Amino acid sequence: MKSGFVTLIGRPNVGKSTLMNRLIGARIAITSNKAQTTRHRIETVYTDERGQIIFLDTPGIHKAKSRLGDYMVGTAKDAIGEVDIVLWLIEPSDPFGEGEELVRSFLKSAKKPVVLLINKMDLADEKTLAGCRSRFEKEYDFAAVQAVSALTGAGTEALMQRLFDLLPEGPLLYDEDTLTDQTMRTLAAEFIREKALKNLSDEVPHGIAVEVEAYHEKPDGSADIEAAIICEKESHKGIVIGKGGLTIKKIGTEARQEIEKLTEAKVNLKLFVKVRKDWRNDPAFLKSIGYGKRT
Ligand SMILES: Nc1nc2c(ncn2[C@@H]2O[C@H](COP(=O)(O)OP(=O)(O)OP(=O)(O)O)[C@@H](O)[C@H]2O)c(=O)[nH]1
Ligand SMILES: [Mg+2]
Repeated sequence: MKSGFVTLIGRPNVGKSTLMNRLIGARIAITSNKAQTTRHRIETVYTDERGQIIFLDTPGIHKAKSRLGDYMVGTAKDAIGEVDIVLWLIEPSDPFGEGEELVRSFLKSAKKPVVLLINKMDLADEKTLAGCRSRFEKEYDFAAVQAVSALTGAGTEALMQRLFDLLPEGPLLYDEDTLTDQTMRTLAAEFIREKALKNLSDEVPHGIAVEVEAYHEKPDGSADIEAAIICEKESHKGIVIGKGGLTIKKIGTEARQEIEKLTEAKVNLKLFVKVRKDWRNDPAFLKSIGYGKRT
């Protein structure tokens, strides 16, 4: 039996959360086409007859410009120190630039096996993939290099086998039916944020936070949830609400459906909007919504 911890790291938007969801076969981490979607560490557990892998999804590594950014990058950095194997995700056309230097600087002192994953292989031809591989192999001594597609699933079976091969012998660390360390309250907040990211454009999404103010589970399994979408500026409030309340209604409907899929029960979701100026630099508020303490 094999068991151990594996983290996914890399620049924002390379597909870390999409890949983790694909590997465990469930939608736990939210994803979007906007950079800096993941803001905290998300643990998920995969178990089969070969053993158990605990995955750590992390925020994208970038040059932080706020206290929230510092927290996010610190979370990714810390995860590297806690695992048996690091998966460094990149996209096929990525150069080895400043962002990659930053990732490499975090890896250097960790002395962990690092697997380079060229994700989004569905978007590249063989020549591009080969070029990418040789570009990165010149810069770091990887334990392995592999191309995958989190979107289509190509290469993911081979990746799972490679991970089990690399992991040490060990017992199951969690019950075999454990899926994640995230509470339903946190998952609900995240699904609401995901739908806000999807339905809002420009500079609004980065300044959005979601706070679940009430989560009442009833004896029949259904739940009443009340949550606030927090934005940074008064002018953003109207954008979140939308003409005739249509945007917030759409966010609410889509989020409710995701929560219902996961809980397999009916959900009654009430959403409202609050403004909190410069919350991304307010340590007490960040802590109160779970972006405070790293481990
Ligand atoms: N074509 C293609 N798109 C992908 C693939 N994997 C992820 N994506 C898309 O890439 C975008 C970013 O995916 P995420 O999983 O949110 O990326 P992330 O690395 O977790 O991003 P952050 O949380 O911001 O660091 C989404 O629009 C995904 O649908 C892939 O293999 N192929
Ligand atoms: Mg992510």
